[in-house]
Amino acid sequence: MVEKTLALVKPDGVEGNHVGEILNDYEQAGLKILALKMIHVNKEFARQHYIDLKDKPFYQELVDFISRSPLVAMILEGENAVDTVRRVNGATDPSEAVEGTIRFKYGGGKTDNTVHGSDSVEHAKREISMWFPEFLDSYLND
Ligand code: IDP
Ligand code: MG
Repeated sequence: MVEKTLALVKPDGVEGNHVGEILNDYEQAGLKILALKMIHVNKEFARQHYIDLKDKPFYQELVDFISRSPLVAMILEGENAVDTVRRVNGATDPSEAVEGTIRFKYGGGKTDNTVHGSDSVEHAKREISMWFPEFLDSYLND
């Protein structure tokens, strides 16, 4: 299935100058970049993005991290894009990530793990509409 998903190069990835390498990793995996922007989100937006984790002990730390400096948000499209991005990203904890994955190469720790990828097609739709409200299939050309 051709799917769309949302990926983020989180603040640590931008601060470490890894944006170009990470975009290359996604393109080399066969994914198409459909939309791309750099954005410095505020804490309220960060809380909404991670609302499913609101009861976790690390929620506040995560919100502070994701809003600390600019990040790069993108819509990626391809066969099984949701799973492909998560495979290229690697395990949530960089110390458990497979060699060659983005989190293996650049991840600092469990919080600053460099990238985000939606975890399902349903969540991808929600996240794309949050991060790219201007991206509407109904009025954009293919
Ligand atoms: P995922 O990003 O691999 O889908 P999730 O469980 O959805 O992982 O967690 C979202 C984000 O929250 C992670 O990418 C990471 O930045 C942060 N996070 C997850 N687990 C922990 C933890 O145990 N301590 C600190 N931060 C965490
Ligand atoms: Mg997740």
